[in-house]
Amino acid sequence: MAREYDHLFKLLIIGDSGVGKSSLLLRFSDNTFAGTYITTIGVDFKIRTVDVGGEKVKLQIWDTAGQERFRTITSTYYRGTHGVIVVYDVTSGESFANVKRWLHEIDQNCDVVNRILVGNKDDDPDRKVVLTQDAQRFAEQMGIQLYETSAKENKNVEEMFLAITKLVLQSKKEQMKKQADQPSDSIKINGRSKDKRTKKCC
Ligand SMILES: Nc1nc2c(ncn2[C@@H]2O[C@H](COP(=O)(O)OP(=O)(O)OP(=O)(O)O)[C@@H](O)[C@H]2O)c(=O)[nH]1
Ligand SMILES: [Mg+2]
Repeated sequence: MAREYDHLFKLLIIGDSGVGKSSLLLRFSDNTFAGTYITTIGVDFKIRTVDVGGEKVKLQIWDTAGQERFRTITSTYYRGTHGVIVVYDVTSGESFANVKRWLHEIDQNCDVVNRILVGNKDDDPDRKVVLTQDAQRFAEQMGIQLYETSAKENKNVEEMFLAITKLVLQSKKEQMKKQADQPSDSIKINGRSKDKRTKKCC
């Protein structure tokens, strides 16, 4: 029987309330969009399998609540996460300013994880306040890729999810290569402290 998938990755979507995290996920998983706003309570997830260069990658994508009051037990969301999607709304300067806080939250919870920055609602030039060049400059400073998307108009959504998947896949392959290159006796040494292990995301 053919294998269901070659890799299983967990992705996490974070960002301010109302930036369109759930809408991006719904567009990617079901190719639908709802104009009505139903705020996420706690956490939700969807599954989609994608093909990357002939390899089947099963994605388990967690959609978190942006609202502070629903963000309890945050650290458990991060456990086992391979990639984090940080979303802001290009029509909200405040949501962009808060990206720094979200990146800080990642640092607090993970030692190693891939990240991508997403400016969503890029479908109305008159309402856009976060300029591409400013976001791009910030992303470069942080060493992260930037994608401007629209869940509404299905712009760049597939590309963005594939980009983070490729980053995670690349990291996994580099990690496997590093392990294979290591002399066999050094693999036995477990020098990691307990504290580090709890912060490691995947
Ligand atoms: N114009 C436009 N509106 C969008 C887009 N994506 C989402 N919205 C709207 O923005 C509102 C909030 O979207 P959600 O996806 O629920 O936002 P969220 O980030 O999941 O919010 P929380 O669950 O509260 O954290 C809804 O009314 C959506 O219809 C987009 O690409 N363009
Ligand atoms: Mg939501």
